[in-house]
Parts: sequence; structure tokens; C-alpha cells
Amino acid sequence: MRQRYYLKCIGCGGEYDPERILYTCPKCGDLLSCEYDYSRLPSDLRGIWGERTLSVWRYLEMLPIEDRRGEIISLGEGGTTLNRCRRLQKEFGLRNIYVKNEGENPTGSFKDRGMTVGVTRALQLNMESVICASTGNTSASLAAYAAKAGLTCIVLIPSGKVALGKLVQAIIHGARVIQVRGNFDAALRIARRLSEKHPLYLLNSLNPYRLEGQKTIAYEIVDQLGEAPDKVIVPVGNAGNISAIWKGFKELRTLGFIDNLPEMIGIQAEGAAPIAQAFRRGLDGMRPVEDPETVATAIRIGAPVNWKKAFQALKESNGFMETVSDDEILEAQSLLAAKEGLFVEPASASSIAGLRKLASSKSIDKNERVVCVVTGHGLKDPDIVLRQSPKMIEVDADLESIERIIMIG
Ligand code: AN7
Repeated sequence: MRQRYYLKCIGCGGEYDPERILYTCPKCGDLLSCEYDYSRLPSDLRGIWGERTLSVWRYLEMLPIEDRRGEIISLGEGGTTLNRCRRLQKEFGLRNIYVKNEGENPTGSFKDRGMTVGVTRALQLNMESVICASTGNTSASLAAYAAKAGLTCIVLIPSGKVALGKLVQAIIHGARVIQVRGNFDAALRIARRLSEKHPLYLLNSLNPYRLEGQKTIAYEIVDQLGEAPDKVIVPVGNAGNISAIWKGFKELRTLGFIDNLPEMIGIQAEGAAPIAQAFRRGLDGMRPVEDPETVATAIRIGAPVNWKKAFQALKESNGFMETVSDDEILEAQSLLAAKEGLFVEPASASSIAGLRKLASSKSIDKNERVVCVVTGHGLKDPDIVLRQSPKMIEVDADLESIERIIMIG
């Protein structure tokens, strides 16, 4: 009998035992996806899930982990708020806008959804060390989950290009932080090589187990809305998340939880937009951007490893890509904070900047139900806010001078 889940190559269709440590297809080198034998699911999935709180592990039966000995490494990930954004709607002339705030996760980004699964997997494989390359959030998240699991954590980061808050997280959780003179793409190439040569479990989004955790964003959105939205807007870097979310929606349709699927819309920063450029060319292949640059350092990625999965998501969902400038990203960040009380990091604000652009070009109908995924907390990158804001007022400690300032406004 087939196992409950197995690994499948998205290229040649080869199927593999999930107990093997594989990141790509051993036959053709393409990406792997985790698939399930639906005939082995309990019949009352809806009832079982309904009794658990909203979180990644609510969906255990559709995750590639057996919780045999209560060994799941969890910090309480998922269960993030889906905010209805009425003031933003008004600003953009739209009527049905929601923001899924992934900054509420334990280390402040959506990466935690993947790491709870990926690090539990590392433990069950008896690995002692984990490794990733990162623009910041992956390293912060992996460092925290590795700490909880008692694993050694090695992170490779592009030198000088990781936001302060993320760097501090990796350090305090005890990761071995190695700054690489080069960009994220170069760091990831080395991390992959290291994981092939040494017993280091790779937890970048090539790892299909990690993506399984991230697909729960889609599961939660459906639980929170009662159905799938019309469009989902996601910031895109390495393109793992947009692929994972799309997989989640497709599975929910197969399970009979939803009838319709959303269009997936990916947003990239203008200076780091290889997938958006490929989309304009008709998805004829991916040409890497040699020197990606953007204020949104989280998505400063020129050679996204999951591009094939992202292409599939765009094609199958009838979705599309859009780019936004650094100025548009920073404006959207301020706007979301000022209008909705949500403080997100620049990469996350790219989905809001994308929403604004698509609303003004009428690519979104005003009645459509749109969910923007904001991926990381604003406190991750405090410098960028201070750099933008006017100098703060300082006065003597007396009533009149403060009154004067308040009255002037
Ligand atoms: C806030 O931490 O790649 O398209 O190494 O931190 O799945 O790569 C971060 C990515 C969006 C893009 N928003 O997600 C890393 C890293 C935030 C992010 C993305 C990232 P993917």
C-alpha cells in the first residue's frame, strides 16, 4: 500500500519514498512536491479540523509529519488575523479587501509555518544540524526553531543586506551566522552544495516539507472567509510561498472544501523581478537578474529556485505578475500603518503597493474579494522607517512650549 504521503517530481513525475532526504529529483533534477493519498484521509476531516484552533497544525492530516511521540517542534505558528481593511478599501476605491497578517507569527514572518514542519522533519530524520541561506526571515525563523529542537543552526546571509531585526534574531537564538560577500543567490548555491557534501539538513524553500507548512496560509484563508477569495496577492522572492499557497487552494478543492480557486497575483520589486519579466515574455523560461536591488531586502533575489512552481501557479490560476518601485513600496508601507494599524516590512508592503497599482489600472474590479498576504512584521527593519521620517521634535520640559506645538498641529 502506498504511504500516506510521498514525494513527486514536478518535471518527470517520478515518485519517491518520503523517508529519503531529497531536495530535488534524483533522476531529472527538477523540483519535488509532497503529495497525499487522499483515500487514506479520515472521512470527517472537516469535523476533526473544526475542533482544533486555527493554526498550522489544525491541518495535521494534510501535512507530511506523523506525530507519533508528540515530537512536533512548535512555537504557536499560524492562526494569523485576516483583517478586513475598510479604510484602505476607501483609499483605493475597492470594496472587499483583506490583509492576512503573517507578522503575527512567533518570529514575525510566514517562514515559521514552514519551519515548524521542516525542523520537526529534521529531528525525525535524526539530523543534528540545519542550514539555510537567507535574506533574513528564513534565518531568524530557522534559528528559533533549531534552538527549540536543540539543533545546530548555520545561516548564510548576504553581507550588509539583512535588516537589523532579523540579524539580531538569528544571533540571539544562537545560530552560527556567516556573512557571505555576495548576494542571496550566491549564498543559496553554497548552502545547497554544503547540504550535499555534509550532514546538514537544508531548510530553504527547495525543501518540499517546508512548503507544506506554508500552504496552510490558503487553508486558513478559506477557514476565515468560508470560501476562496477571487484574488490573492503575494510578494515574491524565491517564489516558494506563492507556489505553496496555490497548492493549498488546489488541495482544498480536491477535498471538496471549496468550488472556486482564486487567481494568484505575484508582486516583485522592479529591481528584482525575474519572474515578472518572464511573465511579460509569456513565461518562456526564467532569466536570472544578475544584480538584484531593492529597498525590500527580503525579496532581493535574482534567481528564484521555485520559478517552475510559480509559473505553474500563474498558469493554472489564470494569475499574473506585477512590479512595484521602491517608492511605491515605502508609500504602501506608510499607508497600511497609518490607515489600518498594520506595520509590515517593505517586502510585505509590496503586496499592498501591487494592490494599489492594480486598482488604479482597473485590473481589479471593485467588488472582487481580494486577500493581500503581508509576510513579515515591520519591526524587522526599523532603520528603513527612521530613514524616511522627518526629524523628531525635541522641547524643554514645560507645558507652554508643548502646548504651542500641539496647537499648531
Ligand atoms: C517578508 O528569508 O527568501 O517568494 O531568505 O522574508 O517564498 O521567497 C525571504 C522571503 C516575502 C518572499 N516576504 O517569499 C529569506 C527569504 C518576506 C520574506 C518573501 C520573503 P518567497
